[in-house]
Amino acid sequence: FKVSRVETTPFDGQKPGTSGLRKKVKVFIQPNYLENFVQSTFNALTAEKVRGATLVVSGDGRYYSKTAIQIIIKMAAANGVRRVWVGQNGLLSTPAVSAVIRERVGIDGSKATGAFILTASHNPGGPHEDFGIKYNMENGGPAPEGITDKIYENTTSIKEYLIADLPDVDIAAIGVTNFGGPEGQFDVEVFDSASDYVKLMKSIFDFESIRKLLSSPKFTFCYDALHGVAGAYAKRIFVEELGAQESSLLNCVPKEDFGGGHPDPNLTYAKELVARMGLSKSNSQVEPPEFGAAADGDADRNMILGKRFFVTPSDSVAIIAANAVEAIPYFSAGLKGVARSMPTSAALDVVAKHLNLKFFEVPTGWKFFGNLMDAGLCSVCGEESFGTGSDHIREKDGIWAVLAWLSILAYKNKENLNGGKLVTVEDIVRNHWATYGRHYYTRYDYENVDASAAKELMANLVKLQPSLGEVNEIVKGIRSDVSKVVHADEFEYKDPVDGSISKHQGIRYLFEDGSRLVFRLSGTGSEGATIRLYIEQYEKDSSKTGRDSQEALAPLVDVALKLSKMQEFTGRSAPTVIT
Ligand code: VG1
Ligand code: CO
Repeated sequence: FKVSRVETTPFDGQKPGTSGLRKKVKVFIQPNYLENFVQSTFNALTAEKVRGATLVVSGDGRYYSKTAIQIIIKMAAANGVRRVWVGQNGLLSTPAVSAVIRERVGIDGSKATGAFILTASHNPGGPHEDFGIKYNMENGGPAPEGITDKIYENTTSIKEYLIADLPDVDIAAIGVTNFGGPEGQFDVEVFDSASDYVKLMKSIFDFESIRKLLSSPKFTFCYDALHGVAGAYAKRIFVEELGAQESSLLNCVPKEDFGGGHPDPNLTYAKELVARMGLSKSNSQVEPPEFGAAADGDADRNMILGKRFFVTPSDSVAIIAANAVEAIPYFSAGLKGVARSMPTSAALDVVAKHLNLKFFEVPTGWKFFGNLMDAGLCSVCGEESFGTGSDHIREKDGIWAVLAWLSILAYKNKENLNGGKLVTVEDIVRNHWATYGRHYYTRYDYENVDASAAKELMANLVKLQPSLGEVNEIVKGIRSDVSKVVHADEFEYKDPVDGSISKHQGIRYLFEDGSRLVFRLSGTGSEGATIRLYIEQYEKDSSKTGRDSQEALAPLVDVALKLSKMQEFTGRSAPTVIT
């Protein structure tokens, strides 16, 4: 093949957010838009690292992925990459990409050094919706800020990109295609999307005990992939390996537009699953399954449900941490430590304290956990945004979380499957609260708010912070039944491994009784601004841990909305989504 240098000019706004560059498809399909970003990434990595490299290129299968994969293959060839690995049909979940980078050995003994992941995660897909791209490093985790800043800087001054005149590669058929270029050979290998990931899961969990649970008539199961890429793994793992009924899989055929839905596993968007689990207003007569779970578009998020019962993600990671050593073989030697993102509730902190584990609080976004894991400081971590994972890879992992819960259920029910009462998801959570106390938790999202109004709201909250006396006067004027603000700041994180500092990671108001209000602007949206408001309250008294959470949190919500002047700044009287 021949390589050409194509002249180009910069586009505004190619700054990677919390997890890569996410924009509307109509933005991405502009000539040179994707090319500029990919070349800027190669330049940020430096030619030395790119030449001879093996790169993974795949994603959640959303609209425009197939075109993007062909473009990236041609640019990789032109930049001296030695081989590109593509999941069949361009499908690889985000956790599977991380697993492939870390574990897969190519037919010629090669190992991958990085990946372009094509996804906008939980954002909708299709010609009028979102596309996204991010780069992951040799450890299998998202590029750190040092690299993403460099990529962005390059996009602002890019003058040309390199591309090879290769024909399109058939990515539907497994196999290797060879090409000869000016610098030697270039290969594209298409491989099965699930095998490496399934193998990794089998090395972590006791599949035999999960199989016994899933085949017991007492236990019923349901999994909703929301037409995301999790579908490519669900049948292999839950049905073929673990013996679940095929009818327990919902929306497990990956679609370019996620069937027109919003592939975000929460109580608002996973409607079908929520109804099946007996959690919607229009409950049917059919008895709901004992366990239900859903994934987002790229399968790194999870929602865990019991029969008529919702597990908050903050509780989920705490419960997994509390039970991991007994229930999951991978952790049998003990946990190295645990970590959560700042807005995630402190349920995990309480477990860490009880079990005397190292504990870390990091900014939002999975990239901050990677350093801790690489340094052997953290085994289990999670975020309130339906992300849970461990050091088996360097991304959060939706199917792993489901297998972790199934392992805990299998462990708690070892003696009960043949006789005795099933220990349910709800039992496990209520017992956890009785032991550790409960962190009532909710998040309010105001999506697609006017960007300057959102900025003003945040600036106003920062302006209030130096005078706690004034803040407490306002708070008392709103509600007399909430405790006192004892600390207010903007969260700043110093990475304990490399010493790097991340500032402005969310505005915090901390109360005397452990309650917290946190305000952040989203870094994953593609239009306008999204304000996230996180509300948390700790209840130690086990006679008071069974309340309805919106009711328990009502006073704090009131304070948050009035203190921030939410309606005044945004014009919104209610959030877009409550989780
Ligand atoms: C959101 C979540 C964050 C998560 C990120 C990526 O970011 O809040 O916890 O790590 O999405 O998840 P933000 O900046 O919009 O709050 V995914 O599944 O979109 O890769
Ligand atoms: Co995701």
